[in-house]
Amino acid sequence: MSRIPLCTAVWLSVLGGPLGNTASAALDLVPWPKTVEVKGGALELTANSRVVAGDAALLPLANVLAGEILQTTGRQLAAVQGEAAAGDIVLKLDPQLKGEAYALLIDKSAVVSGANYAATAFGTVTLLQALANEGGKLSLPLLVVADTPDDKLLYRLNLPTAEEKPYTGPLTFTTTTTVFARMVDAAGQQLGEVLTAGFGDDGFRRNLLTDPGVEVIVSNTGAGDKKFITDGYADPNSHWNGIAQPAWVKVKLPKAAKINKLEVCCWWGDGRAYRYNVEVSMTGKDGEWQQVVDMKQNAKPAEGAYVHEFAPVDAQFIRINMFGNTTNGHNHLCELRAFNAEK
Ligand SMILES: [Ca+2]
Repeated sequence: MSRIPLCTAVWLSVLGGPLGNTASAALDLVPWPKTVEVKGGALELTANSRVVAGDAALLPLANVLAGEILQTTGRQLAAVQGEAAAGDIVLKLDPQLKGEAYALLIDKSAVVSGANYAATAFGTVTLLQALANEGGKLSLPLLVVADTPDDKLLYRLNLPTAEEKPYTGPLTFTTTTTVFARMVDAAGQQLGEVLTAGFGDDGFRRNLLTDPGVEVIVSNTGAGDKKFITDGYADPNSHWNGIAQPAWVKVKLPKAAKINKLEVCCWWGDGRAYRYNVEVSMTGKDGEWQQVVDMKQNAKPAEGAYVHEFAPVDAQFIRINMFGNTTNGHNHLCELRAFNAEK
């Protein structure tokens, strides 16, 4: 039985993965926005360019975008909140926009606007796709884009009797369930295949790491945001990325548990394999850690979660030490889950 959460499929289907280096200036936007006006010319991103959040609520998104730009181009832009200057990428909240609509205006700066975090995030995906990297020179074509993503994910449980519903958030199951999900466009036409995921009775154990009181400590600020490690969503585009060695994440549970399963979600999309090991401890003190997972030589490509099951072990601390991946030295972690051996 698969335990891949449905939310993984949502984000993968809607957003796609980060692009590789875009050597061509040709626009290749997927999905193509509702309106795109190409002005001619380009905005160059210089050493002074930043990702500026016009609102505190968008600072995490600014960090995510800076992380994605680093990942796809090797260029680190500062992510800050405050006043923007020419040459910056600017994220703004615009209450005039409705729902998931966003606007992207690239002129003397690149401004992405949406009514909320999610809408603005859609705009940043389009911006990333438009970003050109020619010999290390980063630029954005001068554009005016207005878009309203209207793909929807519909699901039904245990065909054929259940009613089809729009997916709006994580689903919880307490009985054996099969989920059928499909993406449709604004006209109701199905996009891609029907996704199927089965959730069987292995105890319906909760992920301990989304419990209140869980503390997450990271070795370095890196890129992205550590909050994504235990937010309950395995979205590869929202992650912490420990760039420098040592790169580790230490999680303290509010109380000790008997753990026998871990799921490690890094980043996936291009066949890369991540390398790490996981240790557990009752005290968190040096010399009192026990390795339960050894993936230091891993060659298996990341695709959703790496699932690790082992003999039950008492632990209050979990530490993942990360050693890069087969593509680069980055250490993305978009979700870490730990499961109690006991119901
Ligand atoms: Ca996450």
